[in-house]
Parts: sequence; structure tokens; C-alpha cells
Amino acid sequence: MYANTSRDLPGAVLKAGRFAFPLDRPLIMGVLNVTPDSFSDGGRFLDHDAALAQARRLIDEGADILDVGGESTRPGAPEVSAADELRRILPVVGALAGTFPVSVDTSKPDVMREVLSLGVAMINDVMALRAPGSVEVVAATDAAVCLMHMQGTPRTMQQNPVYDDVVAEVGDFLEGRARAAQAAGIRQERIVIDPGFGFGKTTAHNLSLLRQLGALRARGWPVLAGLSRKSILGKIAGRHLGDRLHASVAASLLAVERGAAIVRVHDVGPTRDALQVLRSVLDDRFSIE
Ligand code: HH2
Repeated sequence: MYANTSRDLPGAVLKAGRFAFPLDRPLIMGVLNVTPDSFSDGGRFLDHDAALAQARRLIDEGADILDVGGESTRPGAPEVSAADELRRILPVVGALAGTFPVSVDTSKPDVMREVLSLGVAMINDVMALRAPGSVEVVAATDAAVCLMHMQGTPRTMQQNPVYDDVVAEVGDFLEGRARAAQAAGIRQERIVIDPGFGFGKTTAHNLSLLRQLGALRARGWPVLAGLSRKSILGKIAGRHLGDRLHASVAASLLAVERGAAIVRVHDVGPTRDALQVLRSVLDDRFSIE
């Protein structure tokens, strides 16, 4: 049985501003980091023309959503002010948010407020709306939100992550955050949850979460999986950062096969092709006519 159909997912449609995504096929979120220091594409798209060209390329390759970030969350990354974050992302967000589903990767309510006023479809928050005021900012709009789990902060998260039962603890946290968001007025159909691969997790923790992604999905909200180019894949495949495409595509396939509704990836074209093959096999309604 195809793991991710409207038949067995309670929220059959993800509502994100004026966009609605039926969840009967996996969605691809293309990553665009407008930062000097993101772990895989830092520095490449700080120039606005380069950022816009990359955004258009990801859209052409088949991205359903474009996730724009102005602050790196890699382990040990320095903090960035809201003003600097906005300075980095506003040109590309402003150029695209009116016509394409744009997500902004931020934890700052001031950044959220500003980009939501430009019509972005989704806020992707690695802090799961824990910054004071952020739930209210999102609740005042009809944008979607991705709530991600992280143990610790980007500065400290990889120092010594410890869990008794990582799948249960991450699931309990995300369910708590999703319920808090709903209590504040964000409807269930606008919420996505994400285990936060690599955020305060050892390789063993990450693998347990990927193996049991179905348990997370069973909590009742669509699941986003972000494994693209991450160090866990480098360790497994023995590959440096620039050479993790194949491992990343494999990880996205496995995440979707285990119930992910959205995969967040840097390499949209190859991921799209692989997911088409997966769909053609797993979804008996798949048709190429
Ligand atoms: N991973 C990164 C950043 N944001 N958001 C969600 N929801 N899930 C993730 O797994 C996730 C995320 C890290 O990747 P990247 O954006 O490429 O790097 P950086 O944080 O260094 O900019």
C-alpha cells in the first residue's frame, strides 16, 4: 500500500496560504540558502541574481515549494540579526512569493511577520514556534507551518544528544507543539511536523527516526523529512559533502516510502525522477497518460 495517500492520511490536503497541496503524492521542497555559511550551499547564493537564478532552476526542476533561508542552522553556526536575515532573503522572497509557494526557514517572529506580509505560503521553523510571539504571528495568517524537533540549540545540539526513546520523545514533542499551535488558532490542515534529522541526534538516533517514520506520521500530521546532503549520509556512504547526491536521493525515497509527505532537498531534479519511479510502483493509481 502506498504509504502516503489521501485514503489513509487524515489531513488529505495541506493548506498553505492561497495554495492547497493534495497529499496523494509526495511534495518536493527545494532548499535555497541565502547565507555565507550554510553547510552545503553556503556562500553560493548570497548574490541576489545568483539566488534568483537558483530559485528558478529549482522550480523548473519540479519543486512544489521553495524553502528560503537567511540563517544557517548548522552545528555551531553564529546567530544572525532579524535585519540581516531579512536583508538576505527579501529580494528572492519578494520576487517569488506572489506567484509561487515560498516557505521561509526562520525562527524569528519579526522575520515571520515581514515575509508573511509578502504572501509566503509557509513558515519552516526549526524551533517549532517556541520563540515568544511566533505562534501568534503565524496564527494571524493562513500560512502553513512546519514544526521541527531539535534537542538543544544549533550551537550545542551535537555535543552529547541523549534520549531514552528517541522516536517516542520526538513524537511527543512534535505532537505537543502541533496541539499548542492548534490551540492558538492554526488549523490542523496547515501544520506539518518534522523529526529534524541531524538536529541534536547521533547517527543511531537519526536511523531510528528514519526507520520508524511511520510512527511519527501516525501522530496525525503530515511529515517532512530533511536528509539532503546531511552528515549522517556522509558517514553511511563514506562521502564528502559535494558527493552525497546518490545517498540523498536514496534517503528521500526511503522517507517517502515510510510515510513522509514532503522531502526537503537541495537536488530537486534527481529527487523528482526517483520519486516518480517510486510512485509508479507503489501507487496503483499512477498513470503516465
Ligand atoms: N535542515 C536544515 C535547515 N532547515 N528545516 C526543516 N524543517 N528540516 C530540516 O531537516 C532542516 C531545516 C539544515 O540544512 P540546510 O538548510 O541545507 O543548511 P543550513 O541550516 O546550514 O543553512
